[in-house]
Amino acid sequence: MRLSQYFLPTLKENPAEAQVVSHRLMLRAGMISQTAAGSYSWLPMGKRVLSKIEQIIREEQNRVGVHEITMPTLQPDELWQESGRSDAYGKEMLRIKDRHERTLVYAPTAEEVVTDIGRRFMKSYRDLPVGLYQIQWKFRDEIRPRFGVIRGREFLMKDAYTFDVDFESAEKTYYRMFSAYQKTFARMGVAALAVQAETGPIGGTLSHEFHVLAQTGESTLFYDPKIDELKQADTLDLKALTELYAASDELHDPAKCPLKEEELRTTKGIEMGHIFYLGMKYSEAMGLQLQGADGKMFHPHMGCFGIGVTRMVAAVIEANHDEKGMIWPWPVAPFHVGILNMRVKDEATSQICEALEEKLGAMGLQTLYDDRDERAGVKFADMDLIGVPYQILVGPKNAANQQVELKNRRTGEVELLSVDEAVNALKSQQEHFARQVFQG
Ligand code: 5CA
Repeated sequence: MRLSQYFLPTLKENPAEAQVVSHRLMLRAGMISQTAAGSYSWLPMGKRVLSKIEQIIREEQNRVGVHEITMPTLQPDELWQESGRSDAYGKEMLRIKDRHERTLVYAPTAEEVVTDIGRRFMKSYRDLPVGLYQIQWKFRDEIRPRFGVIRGREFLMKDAYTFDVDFESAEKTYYRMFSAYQKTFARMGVAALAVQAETGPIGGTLSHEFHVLAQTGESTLFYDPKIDELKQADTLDLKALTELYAASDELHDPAKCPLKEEELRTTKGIEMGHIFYLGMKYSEAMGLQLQGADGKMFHPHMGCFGIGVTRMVAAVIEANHDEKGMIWPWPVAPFHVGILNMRVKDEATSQICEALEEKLGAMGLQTLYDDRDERAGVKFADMDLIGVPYQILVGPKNAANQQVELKNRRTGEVELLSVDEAVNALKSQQEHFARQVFQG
């Protein structure tokens, strides 16, 4: 991509309305534009990151074996009457009347619709276990939308729903999903902490929230230091992990906590995902029953598993930035490499930049080429703000020797390399992350 031709409306000043760093940086880098309270348009660079995050989530969900579907954003209120949740959801659920005066709700979640699909098509225990998921827009009429896309009204969610014959099988599904979540967040360059959670209006008994550790996070988390030890082991013992104490400030009760205050570790986090074992709450209420191996009818045990996809973009930034701007982890970076032409009027310099653009492109890397006739300071500041993981600086002096500077955005380290050496260094980065995708 050539910066001179791109739609990247960066801001010089810090937007006054942004209280948290991710919101500030997303606005400054022209990733999003607020259309209404809690509703954002995703501009080209923001959309690139959002799509990459979506794709990682999709790959890891497919690996669990749940199947992607798409359900409507507008759902008939009748289904919510059946589950008994229409009133329980209250004002957070947006209701709309169609021309026939029928009430539609803009989906805040989709347990009802998926249970309805189940009761239409699932007949016997042989159909289970099975799981369906979607990556779809949701609307919750939050009283106080805030922190940009962290708490929006319209937001993108990955929601998966699973059906099992009994608790034992549902528990296995739960832990398979739990482990997929750990992998999903790790691939995005964020360390996640799973904390025991309350189920709220979603219902069920077993539930965990996944928090991205970020100093600017919304919740305070308290946890057993043994969790850090477990996480350093080669293979993660999920059951042991979920049984160790970890709670958010809303749930943490010092009187009931099994650990002494001085033994607890605390950190700040943003909730990225939330998983629930639902039991038979929805299958019973909505009459989803299947024939069992013994010939008797039974209600399947369900689970639901959410990730805030749009919120995830902000969470990655909260966990990966410095005073100059964002620092994208390679797998979710809008571009892998920035090419900075330090003298666009110098032919040798421009030739090297264009050759690099072509070579890296042919390798499958995405480049952002700053070909603007701008001062060096402006180019450095913009590329640092955008946070592309590697920058190649091409100036006339080095270009004369077929040399470039390769800068690592995270460490700030700069190396003087030949053009080929720089390309090879980036190739090994690319291979490193490609291997990570296939590790179980
Ligand atoms: N039905 C379940 C999951 S399938 C469910 O709705 N769970 S949830 O309410 O916890 O939402 C799932 C995830 O969506 C949350 O973990 C959070 O990351 C994200 N989310 C929830 N509300 C918002 C919001 N207002 N803005 C942005 N993301 C949100």
